[in-house]
Amino acid sequence: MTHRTFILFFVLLLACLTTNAQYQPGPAPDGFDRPQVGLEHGKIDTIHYESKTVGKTRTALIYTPPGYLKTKKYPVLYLLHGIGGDEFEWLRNGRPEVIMDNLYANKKAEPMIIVLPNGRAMANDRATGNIMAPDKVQAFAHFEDDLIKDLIPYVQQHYSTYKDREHRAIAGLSMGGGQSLNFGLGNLNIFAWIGGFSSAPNTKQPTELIPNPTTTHKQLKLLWISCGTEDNLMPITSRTVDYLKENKIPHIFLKEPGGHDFKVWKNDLYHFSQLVFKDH
Ligand code: FER
Repeated sequence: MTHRTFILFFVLLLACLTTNAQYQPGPAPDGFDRPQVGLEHGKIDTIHYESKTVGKTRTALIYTPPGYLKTKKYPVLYLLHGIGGDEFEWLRNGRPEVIMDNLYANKKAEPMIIVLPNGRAMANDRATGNIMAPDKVQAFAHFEDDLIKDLIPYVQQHYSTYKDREHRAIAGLSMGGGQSLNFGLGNLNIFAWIGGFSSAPNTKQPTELIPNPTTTHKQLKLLWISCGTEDNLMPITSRTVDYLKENKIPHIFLKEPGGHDFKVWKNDLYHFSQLVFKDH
């Protein structure tokens, strides 16, 4: 290799790496969230787990990918709902099973188990009455214990999963986005892949969220932050992203057209699910 070719090669390599670091996902292709005929489907189970945290049996939904085999091991994504939702919210409005079936038909995502929990950890976890009541909002924070001490162990006992941090992801929308950032960044020994979609005011202040940027940097596999440009909650996301930039913590920030709605969150899931559990 001549000196000039070497330099050219080096510059190209650098350009390639820089492009990767600035990876900016665009809108999902038409039909990504429409059921297609003639492809394999994943399966949705309803599970009931004993929650020592809440003192009750609680319900969650589990999507296993097409061709799920008990003889194989799978990574797990915990996907969380918003303040007006429950364990059915993603399924009703986000159709994650359709998005994932379509991605798998095109071999675009790692086969994974997706858990749809109820993130309001209290005896009555329905989204009824005043959903902004302090005890209900507090229950979203209390879910950290329910998730880590009760739900994750249940999932690992009853499904064929990997059990290390690098095979565990957490993401969610709005209140669930705040939960994902708080619980994920607060428990990097448990989660390596973290996504906050249109995160709500329950998101911790940046210095509390990431008190030690160097440690966080080392442990993170992916930190995804996204928000619609028309969303009133954008300041929460901007506050987090400013801190990430100041402290040079690698992340993907997607500012996308749209408001506080499922058009945005479906697009987020479409991208996030393709990024997790892969080497970049
Ligand atoms: C708030 C505004 C929005 C708030 C929560 C939300 C707890 C959550 C919105 C959602 O989950 O969609 O002030 O305070």
